Amino acid sequence: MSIFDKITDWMDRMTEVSVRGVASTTGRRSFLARAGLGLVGAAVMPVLPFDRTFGGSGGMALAATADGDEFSCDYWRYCALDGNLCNSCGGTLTQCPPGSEVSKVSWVGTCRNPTDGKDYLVSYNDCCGRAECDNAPFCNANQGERPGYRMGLHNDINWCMANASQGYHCTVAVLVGIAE
Ligand code: ABN
Repeated sequence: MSIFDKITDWMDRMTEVSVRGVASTTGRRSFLARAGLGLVGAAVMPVLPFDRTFGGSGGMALAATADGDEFSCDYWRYCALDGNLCNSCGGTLTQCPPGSEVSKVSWVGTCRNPTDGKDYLVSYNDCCGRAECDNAPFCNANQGERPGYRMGLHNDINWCMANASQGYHCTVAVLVGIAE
């Protein structure tokens, strides 16, 4: 008898022993009911409303580390970000630091993700209501941006202008969609 035969033989015996154990302690009906419940549960799991943002404040979820260094101004999502990175000010890539609030208006840029080659719409929201966070990297990327006389296309603006507290703290970069 080969080693393989011995292993499968042993597995057969173990399976038989455990099935006999279950059969001797459990009624057939309750066993079927439990097995059915397990199958239904497994089928429903993927559609339950889990939080799939992985801690983000909204927008689309992407693995933050798989596609570059989000603490560097070279990170692809910052292609049109003009401001201080909130993730170096106690916030995250998408969430304002404690004590500041997200701007009601924002500048939306279009950046290409080098990992999948797709263009994404990125909302650059300023975080407002605290003094400027000036010990974070200050990024000034202007892809798709135009000078100040084209107001709607200009990104060098304090987006806290519509908030009650208009002091600029830092800027987050939230994915809001794929550019067609
Ligand atoms: N959107 C960042 C920013 C804030 C204040 C002034 C210019 C730019």
